[in-house]
Amino acid sequence: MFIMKKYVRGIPAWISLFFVFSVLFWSCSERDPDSRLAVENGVPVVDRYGQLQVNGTCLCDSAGNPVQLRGMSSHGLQWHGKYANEKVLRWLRDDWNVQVWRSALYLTQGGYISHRALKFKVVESIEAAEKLGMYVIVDWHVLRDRDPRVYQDEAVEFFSEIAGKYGHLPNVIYEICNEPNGTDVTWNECIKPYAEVVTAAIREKDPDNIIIVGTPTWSQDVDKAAENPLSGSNIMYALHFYAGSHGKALQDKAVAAMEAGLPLFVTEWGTTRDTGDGGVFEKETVRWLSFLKKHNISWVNWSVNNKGEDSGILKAYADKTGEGGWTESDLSPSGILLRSILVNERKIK
Ligand code: DCB
Repeated sequence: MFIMKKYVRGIPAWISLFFVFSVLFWSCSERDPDSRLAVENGVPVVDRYGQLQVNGTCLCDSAGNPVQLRGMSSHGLQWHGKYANEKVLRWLRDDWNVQVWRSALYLTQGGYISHRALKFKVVESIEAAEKLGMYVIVDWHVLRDRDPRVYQDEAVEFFSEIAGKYGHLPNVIYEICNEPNGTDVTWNECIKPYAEVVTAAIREKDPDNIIIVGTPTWSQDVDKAAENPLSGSNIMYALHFYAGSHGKALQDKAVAAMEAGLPLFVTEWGTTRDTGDGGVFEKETVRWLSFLKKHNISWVNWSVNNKGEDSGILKAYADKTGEGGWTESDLSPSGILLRSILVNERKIK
């Protein structure tokens, strides 16, 4: 009897201690700012965050909480479009903790202008991302063509169609000109007028999904956009960097642009030099990612390919067919670094 009493009385104290500790543990891990998960307790990120919105300089979920999305970009769909499929996106979501996929539709260099069927790789990306509850960036990859007005009519037609078919989905993000470049391709004369036309075409079909606009000098001159931003809601501006080529000066420019009220999204960055090659700059990468974390800026890394360039996450000739299921021996040094950051093994402070 005595033993029984002690046992019964002992239980509540033991349980409550356990309860207190688990609540403490649980609330700490909830507050862990690195736990940005593609799937949390079985619920994919789009089902948790829903329709995104921009408040001030901040990307927010449907409830208005600031969010930082992290993910991977395809390489040019004309070269490495084999990875823009559901299997690979599922692998990136489940093994890499990727929340956002970017589908890079080049215009030149064998891209969309000469190969219209590449549109279906974008469609495949959107439909796979929808199924998997991931965000997807539809990237109109202005590059060699430099001035987005060169293919403005094609952009209007393309984005009207995509916005008409998929604009009702909460996971679609439009990036309307990857990297305008050339000293003659200015914000005020070239990029802003283009962006006004293309955003108007998108907004006719889709009133609210995020639209990201590229900035001059390969999406580095965010200061120029900050001086004369577009009107309208849910518009962000692209900031791109390559850790081996761009450093503090570009970060300072980004801070000034944010202070002027410009919302930024790093839709493309690499661990290498701005050629996509030249070695992996690990220290500089970590410095950049800390900066992005501090300012809660979302990012997408360049890129998923196996051509053997240093910015590609796969080794040369690994996964030739686009299956996913990669082991560490398939990954390049950049791939190993990226995965460890995305899965929060390597914490960014
Ligand atoms: C950007 C482009 C992207 C390009 C990467 C790396 O360009 F948005 O398309 O990707 O950065 O250069 C590269 C691939 C190569 C491929 C080549 C084809 O990695 O495999 O052969 O595209 O075009 C930038 C970014 C920054 C600067 C210059 C370029 N910059 N650029 O600051 O000078 O000239 O492509």
